[in-house]
Amino acid sequence: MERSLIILKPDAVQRGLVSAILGRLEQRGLQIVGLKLMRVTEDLARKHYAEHDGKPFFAGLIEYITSGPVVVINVKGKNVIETVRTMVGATNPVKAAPGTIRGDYGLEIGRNLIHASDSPESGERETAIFFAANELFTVERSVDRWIYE
Ligand code: D4T
Repeated sequence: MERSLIILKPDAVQRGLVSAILGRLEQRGLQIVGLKLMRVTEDLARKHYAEHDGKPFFAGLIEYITSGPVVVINVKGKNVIETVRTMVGATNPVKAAPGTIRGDYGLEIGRNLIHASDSPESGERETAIFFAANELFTVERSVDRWIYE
């Protein structure tokens, strides 16, 4: 079982795209086990994007992610990392395929709407940064047998 930490960034919230994006995740059959609206502090942003510290776009990235409320989502299940990354599309929306979230709703890399963990390890690491243990749920889904073979 993998976990993906998904962030609907401030532009997604401001543009009223939360329900459309959440709907895509739900309709795909993914199980949402954590969900909240929050403001990312500068400390949290620096921790989350630590691998980009020092790069030319780092300051803009921190300013962007802290600029307004975000929706954070935790999804748990088989192969969720690859599944969600494929739904999200390429980092630069210009290169993101139509049908992906960035390819359908975005135009610029600095306003690419959504983050999703890129490996099972970062899924675990990022989940621990954004969610307390009591904010994550374990719920049996009877529908799973109609989604997974
Ligand atoms: P995130 O982490 O936001 O889901 O995006 P990706 O996983 O798809 O891409 P990333 O980690 O390589 O980049 C993080 C974040 O930085 C912004 N960015 C990136 C930017 O503004 N300019 C750039 O040149 C790059 C490479 C966009 C996403």
